[in-house]
Amino acid sequence: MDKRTVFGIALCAGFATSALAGPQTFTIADGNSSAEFDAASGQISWDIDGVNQVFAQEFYFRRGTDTREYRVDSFNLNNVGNFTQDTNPFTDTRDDAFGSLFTDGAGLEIETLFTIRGNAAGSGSADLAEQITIRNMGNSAVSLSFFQFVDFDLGGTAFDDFGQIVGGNTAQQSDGSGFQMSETVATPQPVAFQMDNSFVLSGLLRDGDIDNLDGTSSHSGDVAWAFQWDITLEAGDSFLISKNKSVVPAPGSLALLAGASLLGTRRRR
Ligand SMILES: [Ca+2]
Ligand SMILES: [Ca+2]
Ligand SMILES: [Ca+2]
Ligand SMILES: [Ca+2]
Repeated sequence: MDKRTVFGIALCAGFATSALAGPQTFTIADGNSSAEFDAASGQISWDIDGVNQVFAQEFYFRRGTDTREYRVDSFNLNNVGNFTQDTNPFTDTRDDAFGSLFTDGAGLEIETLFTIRGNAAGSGSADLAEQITIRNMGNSAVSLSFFQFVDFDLGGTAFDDFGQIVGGNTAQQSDGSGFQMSETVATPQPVAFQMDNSFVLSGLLRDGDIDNLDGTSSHSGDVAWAFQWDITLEAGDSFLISKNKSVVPAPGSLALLAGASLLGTRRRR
């Protein structure tokens, strides 16, 4: 049984009472990179030069009255709409931005916007900028804990990664495949973080009780991380989270790749 099958079973168990909806998948692309998003779950891939680096990126929330965390998806919230857009038509005519809006029907709105920027083919590098806007459109204050869960499997392999949180707002991950990743939360600083085993961490957010991230700052193996923000939104207020992910080749690995490519060329002669 592969990792995705195990995840699917765990997820179905957690949402057994939810109605099933058809898949709604959206793809954005730029340069050497593309990413897929699903309204029923979140980000489901990030491909760079033909290698998928991301197993999952999901957002979770817990209102002051909730007794567990809920994923931001079309099962737990009303998915008002989704769109893709081309924001750089002069350089690459494919759609490179993806936006979604979810509401809880009681005034809480969560809007996400992703913009992908690839680089030259074979560079092994790309960026993903993300903005999450949380609005209280209701008539009274809402307190909320908001979580970002990110499970990179660098180089397409899950169990050989190392990850750490630096400075409370920067996640770094690397592996032996020649890729390294960093994500920095530009604003605002999370109140808590956790770098841990992916099943342990996703379990905290998907199970039936209240959890807060415990500050674990490094892990080796099938690494995932989460950030937590605790927010109180007065009626009409909004909260913006802005962050950026970049994947680059590890130092020395481009030379190795180039060497391998040269070797391949020689062999073909
Ligand atoms: Ca474009
Ligand atoms: Ca890996
Ligand atoms: Ca929980
Ligand atoms: Ca992982």
